[in-house]
Amino acid sequence: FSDDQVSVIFVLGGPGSGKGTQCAKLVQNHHFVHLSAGDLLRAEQAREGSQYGALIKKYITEGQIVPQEITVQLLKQAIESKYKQGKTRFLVDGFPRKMDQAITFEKVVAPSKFTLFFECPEKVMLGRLLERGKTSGRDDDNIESIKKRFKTFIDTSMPVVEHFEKQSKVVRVRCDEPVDAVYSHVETAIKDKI
Ligand code: UP5
Ligand code: MG
Repeated sequence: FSDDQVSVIFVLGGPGSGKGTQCAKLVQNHHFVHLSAGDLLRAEQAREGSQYGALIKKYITEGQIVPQEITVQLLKQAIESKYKQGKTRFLVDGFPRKMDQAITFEKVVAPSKFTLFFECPEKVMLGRLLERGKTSGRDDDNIESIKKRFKTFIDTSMPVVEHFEKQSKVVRVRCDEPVDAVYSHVETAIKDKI
């Protein structure tokens, strides 16, 4: 896809920073299609007959990044199928979280318009994830996995944010405030860009 066919916004931020929550609000108000890479991977893991189920579960529990071939393919298929239904505006949530994914996606799927980046203190994210872990059933909402997710985020995913920062394509929003307050910062930050 070229950037006049589709508009892709990457949504990044640490585990529990509120990417999914804020994307849901953007969908209500701006009719984006929300594609969470993590949700696509969890669905593929649960799909009967998937050859990648066990591998995805292992990576997610370890807080590691699933090999890019799998994730890029899932996102590409999802975008192609929504595009056929006439959708052109996408929020790609929780991706790219490793440099190789960023380069491959922009080459084989579409260039990104900008990256919406949620800044959040680790303490706040930890509190949210432990609370959610009481009911989420996610394999990675436990203290051991959460620590690994934080480390991967700093070591592997922050370089992606820095890469887009060099291209002046990052919009930063603080997210250690109530959901609606964060959302109003999001609206202000992106209103001239969408
Ligand atoms: N909450 C949200 N906002 C709040 C606020 N302002 N005030 C108070 N509470 C707030 O929110 C998390 C929790 O906090 C919720 O309970 C929410 O109500 C509350 P959420 O919106 O879900 O945050 P989000 O940033 O989406 O957190 P998530 O846990 O989804 O982040 P991760 O980035 O860790 O998870 P993701 O699903 O993206 O990835 C999971 C794993 O998949 C990765 O660790 C990795 O192993 C794998 N993965 C890949 O390998 N490749 C990829 O490309 C993507 C994922
Ligand atoms: Mg999420």
